[in-house]
Amino acid sequence: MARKFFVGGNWKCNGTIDDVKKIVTMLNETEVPSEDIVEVVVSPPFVFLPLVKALLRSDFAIAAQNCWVRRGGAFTGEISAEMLVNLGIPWVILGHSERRSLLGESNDFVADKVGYALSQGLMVIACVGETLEQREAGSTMDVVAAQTKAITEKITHWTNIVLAYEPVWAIGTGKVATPAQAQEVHVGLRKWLSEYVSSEVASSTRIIYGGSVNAANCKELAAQPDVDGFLVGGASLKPEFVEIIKSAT
Ligand code: G2H
Repeated sequence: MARKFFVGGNWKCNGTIDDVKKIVTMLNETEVPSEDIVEVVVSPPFVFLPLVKALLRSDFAIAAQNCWVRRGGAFTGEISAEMLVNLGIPWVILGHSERRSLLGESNDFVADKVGYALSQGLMVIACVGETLEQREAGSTMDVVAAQTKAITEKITHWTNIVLAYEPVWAIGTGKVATPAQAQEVHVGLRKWLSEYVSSEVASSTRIIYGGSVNAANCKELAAQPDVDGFLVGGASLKPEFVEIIKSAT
């Protein structure tokens, strides 16, 4: 089954109303490959979701950057999956390494979030990735497999998940994984899915790469057979995001 190229723009905790309007105008005015070729999803901070939803072209979708682990209620400062559904936001990013490391989100907690978000009808960009220490210790595959296993145990289907491999040492550092490094882990994840979930899920699930992707390095990465797209941080705030979208062709 062909996997449609996927480009996510993770704006993280950046921007003002004016910045958001400028980025959206830039995206709205640009010519990109058709929806049949590439799926584009941008992820603004929570407070800008309604604004982006009102202004963004209809062939691009929107993701939240997080959501609460279960039904909303007395959880000060949290945003529930139900609220995102109510706002008409179809996607959510879960398990980003910044949340895992800065906010202490464990594999199980992330997996619970993925399970709950899916149960509410959201589509999930689920992030996995190893630290530099773990890579140097030779445990990259063990780490990403454990993160993926935790998710597998909390879900019943993979249809609405995009798996984002984001090596922590490549995030926001300018140190991108080489195409061969990315391909190696993506193949490893696909093999893991084939062995522990099913060959159908392994061949149909999109595995995207994130970590210092930019206009200069995206083409070579996109040419790798198991790299099905990108989750882009810093460069998604700039005009070069369009070049990254175009690497789908
Ligand atoms: C990885 C990525 C987006 P950046 O976090 O998720 O960010 O492209 O800035 O490394």
